[in-house]
Amino acid sequence: MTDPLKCLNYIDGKWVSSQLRDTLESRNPADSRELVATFPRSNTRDVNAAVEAARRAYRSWRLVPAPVRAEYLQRIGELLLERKEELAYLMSREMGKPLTESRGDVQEGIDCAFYYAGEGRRLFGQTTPSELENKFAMTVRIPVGVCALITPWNFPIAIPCWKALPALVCGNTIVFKPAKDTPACATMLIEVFEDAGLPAGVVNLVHGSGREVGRALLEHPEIDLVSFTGSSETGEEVGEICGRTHKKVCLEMGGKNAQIVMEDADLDLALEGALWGAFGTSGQRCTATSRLLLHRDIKAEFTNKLVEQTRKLRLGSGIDADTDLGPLVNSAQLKRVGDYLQMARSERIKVLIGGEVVREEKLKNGYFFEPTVLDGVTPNMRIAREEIFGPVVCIIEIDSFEEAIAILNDSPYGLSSSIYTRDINRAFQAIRDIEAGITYINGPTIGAEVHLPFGGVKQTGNGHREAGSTALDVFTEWKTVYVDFSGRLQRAQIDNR
Ligand code: UN1
Repeated sequence: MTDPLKCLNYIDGKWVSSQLRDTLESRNPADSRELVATFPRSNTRDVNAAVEAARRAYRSWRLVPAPVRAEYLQRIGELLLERKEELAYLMSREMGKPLTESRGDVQEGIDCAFYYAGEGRRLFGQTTPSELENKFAMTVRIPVGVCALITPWNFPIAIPCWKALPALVCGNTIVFKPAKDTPACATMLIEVFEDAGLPAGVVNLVHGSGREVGRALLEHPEIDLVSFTGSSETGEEVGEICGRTHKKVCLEMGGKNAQIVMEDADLDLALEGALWGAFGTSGQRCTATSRLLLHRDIKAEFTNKLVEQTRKLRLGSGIDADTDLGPLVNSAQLKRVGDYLQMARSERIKVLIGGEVVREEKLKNGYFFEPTVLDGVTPNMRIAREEIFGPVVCIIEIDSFEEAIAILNDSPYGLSSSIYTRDINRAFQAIRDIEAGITYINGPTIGAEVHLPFGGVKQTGNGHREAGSTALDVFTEWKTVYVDFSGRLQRAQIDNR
């Protein structure tokens, strides 16, 4: 066992304890006896210090040319690459997912760093003719200011990178509040930012709870923007407070993603996709496949194979090479998934496999839940409508393509979606008719790439997209510029009519 790490806050370029001098613990979810790290319990006073530092640093950071800011990102990417293995190992210990997936998470951060480093030499605006003579019109992007980044534990490197790196290249400064379940990953990420040589105050880290730290950030008048990824319940609160305090806010919340399998699909391919989509990261992705809409002609065959394959999945610690499925992140998540199963049983669904907390001796100190396949689910059941965030997939039978699309769309959420079919016409109809931010054709609902927009419609988000060039619209404001070189007053809409 490795000695527990002692994480600290990072404020104004210095590693500091919290004002309360109280600490919290981060434990390995595969074996909760193992202490991974201790970290500060912070409150409003720490937030105030971090925001003050970020505000001060903003004055000069916004004036650093974007291509120069991008050089720091380039360095961050290189350092993440050097430390990829170390970070992935820590991640698997701290939040439980298998090492292969943790490496993917770090890689997503690396991709992000190099992508947004390139943005330093783009950050394009528009030029367009004016309706008046001797007048020039253009738009430029300007930074928003001090950004609060509030991130979840399921992608402890990738998601903070999705937010921090575009924010930085655009000229903003940051106060980062990571999830309480992954403070060590967050700390190591900020060490990388520090080693890349970012000036003091440009990035600040404040550990602690949503109640104490998150709330203080949302209420702080000197925070200009909040970028949040997490549950819908918390996101609603974040949106409300930001509405009242006039902050720009980007919310990335729940999903209830479905994969459609039509009767003409390549069934083996669809099966592989379903297994990865439903049980990757133990279902703890906002893009996880939570509903399988199976055409009645292939349902029996597909379901049998799915159960057979699910039985072969090996549960264990994320750092063991032969683990397919790690634990859930904490006891609260384990209870939540168990409660959903209990509720589903009372609605008389059929548990085809799984459905229980794992009692096996060697896993009993971790938060393991069996990969679970439910049949007999109807679209109006709570289990078919609410986000579970665990290794549970519901099978719903469909009779036609039209019915599949209607059921897929009958959800308060609209993040990711998938259809397996060999019919090109249906594939394009699905692209047109599915109400979601992301649609995969012949691929699972998970696996978004960093240079494309990420986000959803309906209650999944609030109209923004992260990643890709769309993140720049979150982290900049447009300024429209008119330059009149006529030397006289020219009145638009009037003098040219
Ligand atoms: C999330 O679950 O919040 O597409 C993000 C995917 C990952 C990102 C998931 N690249 O599943």
